[in-house]
Amino acid sequence: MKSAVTISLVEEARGGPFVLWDGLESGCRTARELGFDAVEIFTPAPDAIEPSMLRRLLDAEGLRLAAVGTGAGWVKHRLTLALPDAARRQAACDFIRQIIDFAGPFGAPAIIGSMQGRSGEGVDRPTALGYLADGLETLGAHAAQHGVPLLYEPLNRYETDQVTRVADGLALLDRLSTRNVRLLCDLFHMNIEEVDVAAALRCAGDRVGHIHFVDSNRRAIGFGHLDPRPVVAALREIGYRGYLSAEAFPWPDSRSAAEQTIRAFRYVTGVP
Ligand code: LER
Ligand code: MN
Repeated sequence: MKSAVTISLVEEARGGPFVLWDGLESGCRTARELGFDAVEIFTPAPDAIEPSMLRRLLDAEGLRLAAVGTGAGWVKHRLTLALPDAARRQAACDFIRQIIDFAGPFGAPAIIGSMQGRSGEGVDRPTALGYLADGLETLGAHAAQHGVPLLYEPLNRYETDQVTRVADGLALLDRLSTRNVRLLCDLFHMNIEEVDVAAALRCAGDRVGHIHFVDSNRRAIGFGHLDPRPVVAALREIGYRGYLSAEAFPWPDSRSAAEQTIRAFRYVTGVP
């Protein structure tokens, strides 16, 4: 298992659960100083980061790109894959596809979290879920062209009514003809929704594609009441070799949250 830390470049998301907030250069420097393997980036737009600049930065700091979030499509443009208007759904799909094309050459998957949307006026629940499945089908197949999966993230009940639990996430993936969509399991959401976080991970097995490594209160691991040991044991059992990526509040500040994460990562995984 490998460590990663989130960098948010989306000003509108200030106050949100991302660890590093002071730009790419500063974020990559902090990640390297603390010994993280990779960074996960929350980008404001598919073209907000010059790829050659990011490549130089990652190479210089000896880091990988773990994943790229697409949620700015929602935060900045109010787009989701479940909107009743077909043109707006297509715009959401285009936004995500362009982020897949940005991240793919780095070997990094894109994340669909808040872009999954929810039911509402003009879209009942089965219809919203059908729209989401259509989006995952198209975008999962598109990501395969880069040799990377697409990550789909169940969220807690206060953020979506599409899929909140791993079991329902697996059922959704089973509806697709593409096998290229994997689950992003966020321990904060799971702590709210699952009966047993470790058991849910065991159930997901090789469909687990990424982990948001965060405590029960969305602070860095160790600052809440989640016991990460059974979680990591379950991940070992299923042969998970991906990232434990810190998507947590910068509490009490960014540096302390990052330091706490890497300390906990080393302690619980035994990875130096
Ligand atoms: C995104 O990874 C996430 O966990 C959502 O809660 C976004 O707000
Ligand atoms: Mn998350």
